[in-house]
Amino acid sequence: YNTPKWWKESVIYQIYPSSFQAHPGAKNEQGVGWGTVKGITSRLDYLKSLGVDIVWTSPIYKSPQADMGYDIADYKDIDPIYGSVADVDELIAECKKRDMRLMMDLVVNHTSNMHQWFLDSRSSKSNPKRDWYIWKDPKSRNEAGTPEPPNNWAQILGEANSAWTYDTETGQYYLSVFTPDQPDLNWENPEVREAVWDVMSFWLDKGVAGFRMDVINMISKVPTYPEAPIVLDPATHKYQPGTQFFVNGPKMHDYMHEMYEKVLSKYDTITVGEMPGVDSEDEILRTVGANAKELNMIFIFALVDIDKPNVRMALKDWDVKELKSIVSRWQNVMIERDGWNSVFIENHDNPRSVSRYTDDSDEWRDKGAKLLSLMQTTLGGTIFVYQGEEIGIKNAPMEWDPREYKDIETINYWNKCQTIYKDDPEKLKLGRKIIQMKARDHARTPMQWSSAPNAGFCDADTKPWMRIMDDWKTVNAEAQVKYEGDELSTWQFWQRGLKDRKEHADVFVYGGFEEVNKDDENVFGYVRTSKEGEKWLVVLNFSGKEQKWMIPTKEVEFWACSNYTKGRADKAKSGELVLKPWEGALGKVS
Ligand code: TEU
Repeated sequence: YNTPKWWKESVIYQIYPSSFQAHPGAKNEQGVGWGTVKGITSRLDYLKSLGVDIVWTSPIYKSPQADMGYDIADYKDIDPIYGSVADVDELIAECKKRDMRLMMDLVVNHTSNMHQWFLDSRSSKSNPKRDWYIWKDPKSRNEAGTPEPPNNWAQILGEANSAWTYDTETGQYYLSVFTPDQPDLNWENPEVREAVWDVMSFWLDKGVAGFRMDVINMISKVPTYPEAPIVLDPATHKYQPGTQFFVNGPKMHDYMHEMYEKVLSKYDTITVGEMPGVDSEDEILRTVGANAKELNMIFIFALVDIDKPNVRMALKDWDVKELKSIVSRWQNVMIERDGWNSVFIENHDNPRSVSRYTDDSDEWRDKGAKLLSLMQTTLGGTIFVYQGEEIGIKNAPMEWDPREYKDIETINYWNKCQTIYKDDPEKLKLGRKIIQMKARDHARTPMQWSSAPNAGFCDADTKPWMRIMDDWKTVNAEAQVKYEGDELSTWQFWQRGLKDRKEHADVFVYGGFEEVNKDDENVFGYVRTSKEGEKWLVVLNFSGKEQKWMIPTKEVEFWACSNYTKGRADKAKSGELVLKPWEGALGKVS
């Protein structure tokens, strides 16, 4: 577990390319401001000074952008709105100069419906690429001759719709579990797998550090395509979640092993699998165990799904004890069973963490963001920071017109609400609230760089593709980097935390984990211990009230408190610790 590896100690920063930085003069065909590869390159010094080693970009490949690039039309080309392959070569070279690396997003569960492979596949039943996708006859036809999909699975990004899309050309359905624009590849076909290995080698040969693999646990489907059980109200939902039949499916580990044999074993890579919907420790260890020969690590969604019932656009209550037990569980599992964790709390599919887990009001936002930074920078595993998290960007407010949201998932959801709840204003209001709390777009508003027009995201005379948060004049990277006050800005706090983490990697990256004062309902406390026995205590007040907490160790020399101090913190050394609202403290145990 604690064998040193570069990919364990690296700090990864996720870029959402459309919203990160448009280079001067950049606009897309509609004349709107859209982030570019050149824009990313221009911000490498900023990332380096924050403490970033690896830049992971969400997809920048050629794509109709039906799902913001998670619908790829050409794996070996870059979408013109982002730039060119030459721009990526330049980005790789500029990273290298700074001792940084680039990590790409690999989206191979499905392609775009505009990918040449799919255009060929749909052209006729006898086309050699027919079997590259999953085609099935209609289950039945009603009296009018209207076809019914092969089973009742719902689409993931629009649960009112079927996961199957009918194609009149050949009278068959194709599987498209996310949206009709994203047909699923048929991984049973060895030619498909070869084509994927080829794409991976293409980018690895260019010098990319590795891949984040989109829904890589959905590539194997139960071949009988069974009906899904009814879990959503059948009065309003004709289709039901079918995920259990394609999450960690029967051949997934075979495919992952093949990927390892054919590609990954030949390079020194960093790999992280996006694996929603898996909770089984045995299953997860088969992928991330030290000798698993699959992936370095995966994203486990337990923490970001803490408020998710059975579908994404819905609410569920949660409390601090649950948060504590989720974090502690996975810290311990990976240590005990020789696996590896990824540490993250935000990504492009989730609302902002400061809004979700703390209090994003003007009074507490900055404290909440630092509390979450302190937690993440002191947990074991490879750490991922999401664009804007380092300055505490929060969710878009309720006042925004739902039409400001651009994501296909939100659009589908809001359309559904307006249809099925049109006579029920209370339910409609709840739908709007769910958008404010859960929409993926909260993570996709343009980066707030400075107080310049358009927050420095794109040219002053260009309208950004998505609305920038209204607070950009005061909440922006430039102000936080330069900030000089009694306490650190959120950005400076992240910078210091990442530096401390690196300097004490034996404790924070590789060390043991022990939760303390487990029963406390508001405060999360844990001790991290290096192999040599160096111990650090972390205490996090996840509440808006002052909390008293008994220090369980002898003496602690406090280093950092997320609430107010700049230098070493002056807290109790032993006995009772008083934590301000949303305050966290970190100290070395003597
Ligand atoms: O997301 C997969 C997905 O299903 C997520 O919505 C997941 O359920 C959620 O993050 C768990 O909290 C990936 C991409 O990240 C997403 O942007 C794409 O839309 C999707 O795959 C399809 O490619």
